[in-house]
Amino acid sequence: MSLDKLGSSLRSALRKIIGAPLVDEVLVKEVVKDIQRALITSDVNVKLVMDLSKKIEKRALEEKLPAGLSKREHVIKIVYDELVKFVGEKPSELRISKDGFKIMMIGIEGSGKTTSIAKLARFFQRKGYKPVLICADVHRLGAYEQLQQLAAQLNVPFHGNLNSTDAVKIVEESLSKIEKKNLVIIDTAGRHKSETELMDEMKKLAEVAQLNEKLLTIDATIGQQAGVQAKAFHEAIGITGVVLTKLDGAAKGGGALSAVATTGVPIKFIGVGEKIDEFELFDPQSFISRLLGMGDLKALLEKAEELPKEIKEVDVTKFLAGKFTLQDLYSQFEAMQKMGPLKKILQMVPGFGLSAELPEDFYKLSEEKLKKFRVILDSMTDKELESPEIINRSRMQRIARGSGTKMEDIKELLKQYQIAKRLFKSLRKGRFPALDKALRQMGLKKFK
Ligand SMILES: Nc1nc2c(ncn2[C@@H]2O[C@H](COP(=O)(O)OP(=O)(O)OP(=O)(O)O)[C@@H](O)[C@H]2O)c(=O)[nH]1
Ligand SMILES: [Mg+2]
Repeated sequence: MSLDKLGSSLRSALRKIIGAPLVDEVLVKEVVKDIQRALITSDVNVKLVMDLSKKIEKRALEEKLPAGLSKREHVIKIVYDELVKFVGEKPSELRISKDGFKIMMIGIEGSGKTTSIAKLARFFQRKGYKPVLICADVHRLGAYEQLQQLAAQLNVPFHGNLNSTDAVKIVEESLSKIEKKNLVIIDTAGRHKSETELMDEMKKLAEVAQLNEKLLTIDATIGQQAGVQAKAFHEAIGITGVVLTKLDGAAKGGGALSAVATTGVPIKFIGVGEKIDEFELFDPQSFISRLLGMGDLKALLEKAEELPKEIKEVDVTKFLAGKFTLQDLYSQFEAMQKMGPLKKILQMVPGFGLSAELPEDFYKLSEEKLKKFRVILDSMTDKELESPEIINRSRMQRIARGSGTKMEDIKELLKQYQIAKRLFKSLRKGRFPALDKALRQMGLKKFK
């Protein structure tokens, strides 16, 4: 995920709250200091950091404990709430209409306009829309061909004119050829003779195109300077949202996110890689949940929806309940594989990202290994499947012979089982009563 470094610093700060015997003033202050350090390292403006830490500290020390929450949970919730507000609070969805919708992408050179246009087109294609692309970048050599190629890859119509240097005219002519009910996305230039001329061209384009959205791409690697850019473009052109690109590997990403958020212009999408699918609608709550390893229940449930029914109901419940046999473990691994990389899924489970650092090979269950585990399980007796602790050396030898596998394979399977058991036990220690309750209410967690 993006902002790895910021995320892991924030998580280790929160882990102090989970691990401490007592959540008192000294601890709160220490954790707030850790959070300050993490944010400043990520280029968040110092004044913003100070305001935020004051708010967190005040609420953590003075607010009455809400019913049903432990002090621990309350402090974590405060940190979460304040960070969500910090990056924009509500998701600002892009509601597009099937009767025609026009988006123009604006931004300085190299900020990621053209790449983001391809990503946007793919994003809406998936939702059943039929995007059409227009190239209005008449200033950079190769801009036309770049967008044309992307359009061909996406299999969407493309308009432009290699022989013209009049961007306004190109847009007018292209629009006259495109059916009104389409979703039109316009690429523009990032370089011009001067900034004023660039802004003027954008204003004229916006006028003739009658846009629904003017999206500004900003490169997140510039950190808090992103706020300055958002403000300048907003004042000149009146943008409707920001696409924050290159958040993958942006050491200053925290600075970029928070600085844009303070301008009041909503961040609508984030780019998290060069590939066409490395693009997400920006939802502050989901984003901060994942960053803090608190679990993104909404995303988890959405993923679970995509699973075949039989697997979903039986397995996710058992998995999260921490009560399972070897047989269950296998089908859970299988289900988890269908849901996507295990690591990502586990990060979505509340409490998991924070309470457990899993050994890397726990995630790396290849298809091949799963097949091996399958034949091992097939060679076990019902009793062994129910109570794996009875599997001693001689049973292991018998199972290995029966399944044509090695002793090590069986040991590995048993080790995975033990790790999983331990983990789920740690989840059940009751340190997160409110989260446990939420999970149970959703039928995702059942205790005997
Ligand atoms: N890692 C990463 N790279 C990105 C992302 N978005 C864009 N890029 C890269 O940034 C570079 C510039 O992207 P473009 O889309 O060509 O930028 P542009 O704003 O259209 O540039 P001009 O047309 O020259 O003004 C390319 O190498 C992209 O692959 C992202 O989210 N992550
Ligand atoms: Mg471009």
